[in-house]
Amino acid sequence: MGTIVESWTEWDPLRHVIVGRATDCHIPPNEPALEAKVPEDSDMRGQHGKRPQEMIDKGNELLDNFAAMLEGRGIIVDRPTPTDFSLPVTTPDFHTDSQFGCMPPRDVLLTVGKEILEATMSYRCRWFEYLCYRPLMQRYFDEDPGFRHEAAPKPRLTDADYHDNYLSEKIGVEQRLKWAAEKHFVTTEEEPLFDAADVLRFGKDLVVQHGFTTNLKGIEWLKRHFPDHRVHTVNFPGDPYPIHIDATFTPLRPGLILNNPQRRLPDDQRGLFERNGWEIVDAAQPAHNQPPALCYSSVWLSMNVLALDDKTVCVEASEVYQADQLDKLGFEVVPVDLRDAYAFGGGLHCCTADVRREGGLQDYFP
Ligand code: ABU
Repeated sequence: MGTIVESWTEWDPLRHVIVGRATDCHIPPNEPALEAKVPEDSDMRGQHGKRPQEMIDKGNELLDNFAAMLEGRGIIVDRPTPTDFSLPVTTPDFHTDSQFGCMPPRDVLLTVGKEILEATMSYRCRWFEYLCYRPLMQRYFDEDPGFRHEAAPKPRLTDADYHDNYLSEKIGVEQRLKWAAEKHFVTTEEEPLFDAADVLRFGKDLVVQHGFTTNLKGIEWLKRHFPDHRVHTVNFPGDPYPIHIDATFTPLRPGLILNNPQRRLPDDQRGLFERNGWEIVDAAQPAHNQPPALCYSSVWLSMNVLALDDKTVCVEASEVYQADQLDKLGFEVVPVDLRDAYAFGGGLHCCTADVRREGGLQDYFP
């Protein structure tokens, strides 16, 4: 018995982490939240069913190699237990014909101190994804007397959760950017919704993206749930498909954040960082013009890096410009081959969830 779970930031020394799996991953049938996210020119449009087995095998090989590399550095790595993702999800409120997978864990699990909170999620196909992590949660509960296992209220995800005008094949990027500037996203304010990957942890402060996967009620729920934290709402009007903050705004160490140059934090939201002497620098350009095949995410997974501590950062091996920038900023860069696993839900930050980082609760914005 002892502390297993404790992590307050994105950059303290990593000691224990969960790495996702590509096993049995499906492209789910269309549903409102997914349709809004998939770019109009994407090869994902109109597809569904189990992903090709050779892509799953390659994805798993890369994720296994990443896990082994972390273990080689003395970091404990746990893995989720896949369920049968071909099964439908049926509740009294909705039905969808198949599920998604157990990638990426960062979307589902939010670790704040000694607590791991299961997010509400906003995709119907991801409603049961938390089950893949329950064997780990049960073990942490049994072995760590300080561990708090929490689950946010499961949302109903009726049609009232989604704005109708996002449910069209041809909206166009211009219209999407206009809506993003107006903070009109696909999810309504029917009930609290959030994905864990919309939250960044800066000790006493949590920075949360308002976008497709997290609504204002979800942020209000987080404020009430973490009364000892300051919860800040941010949004990035340059992003026509705003889901998850971790390819947009990436804290690397106290005082330094990478920001996606196409999704700059608006001036009127910079006060917290500027008053406290934090530098927000434009991330390097991605090395690729297109995401890999059958991938939901953008090319900006280039900046979806995983900090092992405040001097050491894992960067996807082909992202040479991002690696070079981090090298010049004084980091030891650890290249990790992961691009062929991007299609399963994201990059190096996405495909992990913190269990323990050294260091206690600090106030970085006094
Ligand atoms: N899960 C992060 C994806 C963000 C993006 O597509 O840019």
